[in-house]
Amino acid sequence: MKIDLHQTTAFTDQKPGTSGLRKKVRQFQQPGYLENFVQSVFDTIGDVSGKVLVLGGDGRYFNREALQIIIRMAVASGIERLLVGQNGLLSTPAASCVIRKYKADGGFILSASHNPGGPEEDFGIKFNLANGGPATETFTNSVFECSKKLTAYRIADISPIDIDTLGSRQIGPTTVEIIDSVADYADLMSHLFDFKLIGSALRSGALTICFDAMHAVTGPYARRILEDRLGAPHGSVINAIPLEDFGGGHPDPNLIHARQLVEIMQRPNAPALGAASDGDGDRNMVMGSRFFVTPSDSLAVIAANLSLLPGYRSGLCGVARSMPTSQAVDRVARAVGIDSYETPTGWKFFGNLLDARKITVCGEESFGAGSDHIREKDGLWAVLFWLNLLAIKKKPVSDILREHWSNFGRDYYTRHDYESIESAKAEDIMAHLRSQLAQLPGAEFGIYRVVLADDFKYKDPIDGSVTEHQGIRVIFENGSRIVFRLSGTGTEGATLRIYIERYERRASLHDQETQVYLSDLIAIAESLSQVHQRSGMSGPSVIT
Ligand code: VG1
Ligand code: CO
Repeated sequence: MKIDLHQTTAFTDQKPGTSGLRKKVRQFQQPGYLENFVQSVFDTIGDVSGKVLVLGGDGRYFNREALQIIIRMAVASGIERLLVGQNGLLSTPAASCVIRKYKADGGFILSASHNPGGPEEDFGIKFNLANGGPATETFTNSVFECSKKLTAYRIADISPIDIDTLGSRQIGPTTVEIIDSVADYADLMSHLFDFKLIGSALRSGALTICFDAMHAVTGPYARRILEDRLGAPHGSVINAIPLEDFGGGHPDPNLIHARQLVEIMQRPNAPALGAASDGDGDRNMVMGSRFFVTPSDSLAVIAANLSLLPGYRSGLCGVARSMPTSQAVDRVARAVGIDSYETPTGWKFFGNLLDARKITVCGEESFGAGSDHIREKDGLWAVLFWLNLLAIKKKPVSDILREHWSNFGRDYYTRHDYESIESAKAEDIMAHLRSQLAQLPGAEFGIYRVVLADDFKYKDPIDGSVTEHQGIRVIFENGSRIVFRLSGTGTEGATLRIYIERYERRASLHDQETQVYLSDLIAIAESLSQVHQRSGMSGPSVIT
């Protein structure tokens, strides 16, 4: 076997964002682009010979080619064992599960998550560490530094490996094992949830579900777990075959992109639970019949009820949410008497807290929830939580939420995204906001009085690392908040996200329309940021 030390020119734009390196497919197809990044990861690890790595992706366009390149590079660098998901597929949570179960040293996940796929669309690569979680900022910063100086990468001259047939083969120093993409993950789920109870409710028809895999990676997982193992009728999982372009849509589980599911959930005979997941299977959207559960509320309901489930009977040690996520889960933590942590956006900030057993559950407003069972957010896990809860409570989703709100109060919440703004304009909006921070405390806007305005900074309580500029927060006396931040996952221009929330204790006011209830705060957010004038857009492109 010939190993080529291939001379290359460094790229200057390989800084990973909120979740890995995401670029247009075309950029990844440039000679050396993917190779340079992979070599920079290997160089950051140091000596990779003898290491065990996991490899898989969400099946999007360029997934298979990229996998073959990484396999050849792993062989060239002396990786001892490579665990590759069959057909090149591993959902993000399944990859995290496999890394932990087989005590691998890390893994590559090929995905741009909820971003569209296809030759003109997006590709991405994430590296996860031995705990199964996204690489820390310290690690990704040093990958970036390496990538800027890289002069060569190592690659083995071998023909493509069959990644579709299960089994193991020796290639030079490396054992390449093609593993079942679903089995280990499904097995883990069966230990966390009451499969017997859920199964009998689904089989008898007492409980019904429609799960929209959005032509993305969760199709095979949902079919195997929900239909084959738990006995939901065939067809309960829709759009179940992963497609390279996700059927031309955004595999983004929200009210706008999961349109087919939303339509099904509006029907008079809608199933009890509607759910969807994203490109790589780490996000979830949950709906009841004609009822949408905001991700922040879902997280709070999870925290309030998780200890009813088999895998969590010993209770929760703490919870965490990303800073822009609503404060609903904090109220549950306070009531139960456990700690709640506030982290920057992105799952990588939960890893240390989970490893140190400070938290059991964590989540983000962006349709992400998870627990200490792995180190990624987990779409199907959240769906199984809801199925299990419905099987126990035997009540509609809407009743569960109403009861939750009457116990804890309701945190009305919305996110307004202004997508594809020119980067300079987006920076200008953020600079304009920053310039007001010093004067804002004490300022009054109608009934709202500002008590705190800052640029969120996080000091990791475990390793002491500091992360700055994680979003502008404006917090009002009554606990309402407005948060502004720029997305770190886009591949074109910039996206401004405005997060708005207000707490309502009075049960008589728990049935308001969110956009109406929050309208005065939305107006304050628009005027503080001058988003319309400065972006040239008359309104948000997506509201969730
Ligand atoms: C977005 C979400 C963030 C999430 C990230 C990755 O990041 O806001 O909460 O962790 O996507 O999710 P940003 O920087 O664009 O706001 V995924 O499912 O795309 O891996
Ligand atoms: Co995702």
